Amino acid sequence: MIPSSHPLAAIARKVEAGERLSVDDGLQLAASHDLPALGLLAHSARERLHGDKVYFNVNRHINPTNVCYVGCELCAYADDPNAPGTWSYSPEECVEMARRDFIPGTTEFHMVGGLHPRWKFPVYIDILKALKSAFPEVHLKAFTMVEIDFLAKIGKLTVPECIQTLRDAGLDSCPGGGAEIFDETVREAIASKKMSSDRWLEVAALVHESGLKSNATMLFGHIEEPRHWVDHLVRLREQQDRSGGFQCFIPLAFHPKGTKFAHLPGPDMATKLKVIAISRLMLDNIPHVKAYWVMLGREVAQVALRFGANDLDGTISDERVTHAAGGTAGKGMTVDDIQEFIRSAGLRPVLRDTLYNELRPAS
Ligand code: V47
Repeated sequence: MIPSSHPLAAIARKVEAGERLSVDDGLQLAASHDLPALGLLAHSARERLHGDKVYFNVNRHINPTNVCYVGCELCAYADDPNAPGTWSYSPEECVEMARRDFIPGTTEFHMVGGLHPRWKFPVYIDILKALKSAFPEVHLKAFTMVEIDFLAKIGKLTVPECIQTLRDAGLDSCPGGGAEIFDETVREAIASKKMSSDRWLEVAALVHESGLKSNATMLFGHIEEPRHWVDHLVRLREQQDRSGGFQCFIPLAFHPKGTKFAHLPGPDMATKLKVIAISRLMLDNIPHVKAYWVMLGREVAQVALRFGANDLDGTISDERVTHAAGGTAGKGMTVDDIQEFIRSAGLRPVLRDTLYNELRPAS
């Protein structure tokens, strides 16, 4: 696959043998500019796991509020309660939003918001309950580790008690946001008041111990260096060895507009594809890597399917986090668009639910 004289030949042998890659291997991959070689290696790793399947789902994003007191430097989505353009929806309004343009066959609501300084714990519970009662068949993937930690605090509960209370109200799994970059120096610069990396991993472990699955993300393309990707991936891989509940890894391409880093250009295509490939190669114990089309951009997401990604996320309908920061990929895709998009990359679309049960054999 890769000639024996190639600088990545030793890594290629490990990938072929299914051996775990070391930190040094990760650093060597990150330093390589040989995109075709990185793509070949990562594609072979994804083929071993998933053949030619590309998973997608029919989902909808719901953001009950964009009010947040944390004020992360990387974020253009959230603001304080008095800022113009902020919203805080009641449980009934969340249900109303979920009903709007509801696509039949929707299996997931992806719900994240902000850490609202005035909302009390029961508000969040009421939102979950209202959505679950209106849509009992739809999986509620809600609240990042940052939100779970915050909810436990305002609910005066331990994190396991909080998770149990959320589950009783309808929570089915958790999305992967808020991980940002685990390196403490970079984290301090882009998300100075957010929970620490260790705490993010600790809360994820508690979610997994409770029996729920979650995802994990990495925000790249800002002030970090390639070594920080490798550090992040290895910390996640170690956590997965311990707690085992991460289903999917999602590299998030930084969008600078409206953030404290508006002067930066954001990651280019080579960086996006390299990060997808390294993620697939380093994370041998997390089954799925998502090419999140909203943040990568549709065209790069399609190529990413041949750089190690085997999942596209879904129809989404109403994306707000990326769009607040200048995203231009569109707010939603139809099922037909997604299937055509995957087929045109020479791969096989497979409709899934949030837990990766296959719902309809690909045609
Ligand atoms: O937590 C915030 C990131 C995340 C910006 O689990 C930004 O299936 C880029 O986590 N540029 C929310 N990224 C999105 C997220 C997610 C998305 C899709 C699927 C899943 C999943 C999770 O977006 C935040 C933060 O890390 N973010 N601001 C920005 N300017």
